[in-house]
Amino acid sequence: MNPYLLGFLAPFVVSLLFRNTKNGKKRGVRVDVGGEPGYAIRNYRYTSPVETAWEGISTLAELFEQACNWHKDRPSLGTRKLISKEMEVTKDGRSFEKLHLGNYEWFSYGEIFEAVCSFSSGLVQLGHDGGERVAIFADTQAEWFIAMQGCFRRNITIVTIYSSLGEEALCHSLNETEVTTVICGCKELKKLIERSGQLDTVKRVIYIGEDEIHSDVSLAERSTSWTVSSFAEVKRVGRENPVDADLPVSADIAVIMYTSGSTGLPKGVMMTHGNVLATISAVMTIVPNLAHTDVYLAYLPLAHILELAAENAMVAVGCSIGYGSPLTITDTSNKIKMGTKGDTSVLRPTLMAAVPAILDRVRDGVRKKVDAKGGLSKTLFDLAYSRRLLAINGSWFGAWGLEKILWDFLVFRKVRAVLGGRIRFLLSGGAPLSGDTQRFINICLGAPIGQGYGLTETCAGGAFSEYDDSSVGRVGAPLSCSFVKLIDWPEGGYLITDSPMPRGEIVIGGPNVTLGYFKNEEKTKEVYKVDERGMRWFYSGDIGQFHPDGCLEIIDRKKDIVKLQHGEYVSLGKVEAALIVSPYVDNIMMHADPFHSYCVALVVASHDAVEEWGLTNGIKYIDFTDLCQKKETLKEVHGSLIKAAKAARLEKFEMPAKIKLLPNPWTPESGLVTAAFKLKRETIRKEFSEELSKLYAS
Ligand SMILES: *[C@@H]1O[C@H](CO)[C@@H](O)[C@H](O)[C@H]1NC(C)=O
Ligand SMILES: *[C@@H]1O[C@H](CO)[C@@H](O)[C@H](O)[C@H]1NC(C)=O
Ligand SMILES: *[C@@H]1O[C@H](CO)[C@@H](O)[C@H](O)[C@H]1NC(C)=O
Ligand SMILES: CC(=O)N[C@H]1CO[C@H](CO)[C@@H](O)[C@@H]1O
Repeated sequence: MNPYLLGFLAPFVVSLLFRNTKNGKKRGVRVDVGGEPGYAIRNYRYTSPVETAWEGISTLAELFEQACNWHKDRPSLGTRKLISKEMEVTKDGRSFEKLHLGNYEWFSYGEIFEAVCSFSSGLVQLGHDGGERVAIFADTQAEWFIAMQGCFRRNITIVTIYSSLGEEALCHSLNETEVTTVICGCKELKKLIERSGQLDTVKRVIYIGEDEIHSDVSLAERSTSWTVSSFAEVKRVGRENPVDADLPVSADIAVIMYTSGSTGLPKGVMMTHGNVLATISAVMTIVPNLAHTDVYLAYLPLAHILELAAENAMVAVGCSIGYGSPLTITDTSNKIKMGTKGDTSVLRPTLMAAVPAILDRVRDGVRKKVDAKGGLSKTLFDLAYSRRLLAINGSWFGAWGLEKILWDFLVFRKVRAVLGGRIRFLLSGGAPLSGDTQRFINICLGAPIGQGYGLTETCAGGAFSEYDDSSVGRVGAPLSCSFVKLIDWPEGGYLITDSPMPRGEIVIGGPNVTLGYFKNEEKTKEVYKVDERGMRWFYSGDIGQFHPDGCLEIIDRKKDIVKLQHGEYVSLGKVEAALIVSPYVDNIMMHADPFHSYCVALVVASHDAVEEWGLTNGIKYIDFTDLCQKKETLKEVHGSLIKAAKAARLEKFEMPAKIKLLPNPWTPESGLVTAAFKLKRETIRKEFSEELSKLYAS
């Protein structure tokens, strides 16, 4: 049958069979709390914050041991076998490493438990004292997880550091926590050796990796006083000399997590076992029917609470965790050798976590492919997409039925295959996800996205949208482990008495709220408060509003609001979100200062869009940098920004009066955005201070 005909007929058939019902479920309800007056909401299912989902379990070490006992012979952690590694040289002389990876090799829960006990005993044999801290500075991999649990069994606090943090931040974190043992990967070992002069407290280094780093190991042995051992060696020594566990209690600190703050040096957030356990318990209620049959692809940094909590939750129910990396995720990923398979094709996961930047990339990739094909496939895709959009706009449940099956078979099956074809739920967190991307992923993958809002300081606890909530742009109701309260912020013009919805600064309370910043009492006192009823609250600095069904929407950020010369407040984040929709913009940072009456913007040009405009308009230029400096280009891009601003009904003073167009993208490696792709305003301001003052001068 002609697919077009099918496509046009199906909706009518289906609408007869199926009626869309609006989902009017109340997901959060008012709750009476102590502390500063505000508008507080709790999860509709729980009257007080949940501390643990498992009876008698109060630490991550106990939770892990219980899972290993329950699921002994099931596969737990899997890693792909490396078949070959080669360098590929492109035409312009740059070389890239390409990997040929094989199938996953699995360890059972029983084997993993043994590895954890061995590593834990090995640490003792190495001379690591219980009161000292261990830092884990490596990419996400099975050894990371084993090392973490190994430390927990000895009541050792782990210090985690983003691999992409700068070296100054690295030294600062290791020094501040007086770490004596560092567990690292190959790349990180090099960095450590370079900075060894500043790492006074480090005595031991345990590296994860193979022969290839022998030269670095011998260099470390020659140039430092460290004891350098391989991960395998520590495990072997521990297996031969087993030591009893020294288990922690709920209030002991499990992790000191260094987060890349938007300003200054990173701060170490102290998380107790109880904190993380509360978050994991909440995750259990978010993922529908989470069970040992699920397969989870792990590739986000474990130094991020989102991934750390997710992996511990997966293990708690006996899921299989397959490790991958952002550069090898799909068949077409950068590091995958042409013609071989990416992680998702081999693993075929049912669950994944992602940050919005990654989902945006998936969306753009699919769109590009469809556009490139053109013709019938594009028409069919567009038709299918618009039909599905209409169907799921009301309610997620209303979106099932015959028509879905049809479109999935005709169109979306191929898109789904990119991620292995079995994804049934996605967790997104770290930054707000655009409504457009959320819908795109919902439709193309046929899977709901649970969008979370939480901070390292609240152990990722906060709010989470439920799988059957089909609305966009919101982050759901408070998690079972948190209360969320809005309080007035009169200076910014946000009040809990605002209509139609109460608005204000978001304050999060509950057992998930962490102890505070390590060795930084002043900052801790500023943003953490304990109320008269003994509940801890964290002041997030984010501005939100509560919808009538008890779901939270993030609308602004306190410190990104600047008062202009004439007293108007400009919310930089709000303006950026409105302007980034311009096709010419890859990234944008608004800049305002109290000494001027107008704002300016640094705009990272979208390479493809700007070049295409240049070509079609016959602009003559030497290279892309030159094109970005042309008057005509600036005029075109600025015009497009103003159009976007008007569409979003921004005020005149909120629109950038002048812009600087930058040719190079902002990446976490450049240090201008965080690993979760949030702008690091201070760093960007410093980097482009000259450009900014020129914008104001001219
Ligand atoms: C765990 O270690 C911390 C820090 O060394 C210590 O204060 C605490 O008492 C230990 N917990 C137990 C149960 O021994
Ligand atoms: C490490 O900390 C000590 C004090 O605890 C300080 O004197 C030293 O300057 C710090 N070093 C670095 C590299 O931060
Ligand atoms: C989705 O529904 C909302 C109201 O429920 C409506 O305002 C919006 O235009 C709809 N969007 C689409 C694409 O149908
Ligand atoms: C682990 C932890 O911090 N637990 C605390 C959670 O919050 C309740 C009050 O809401 C405290 O009583 C717990 O001590």
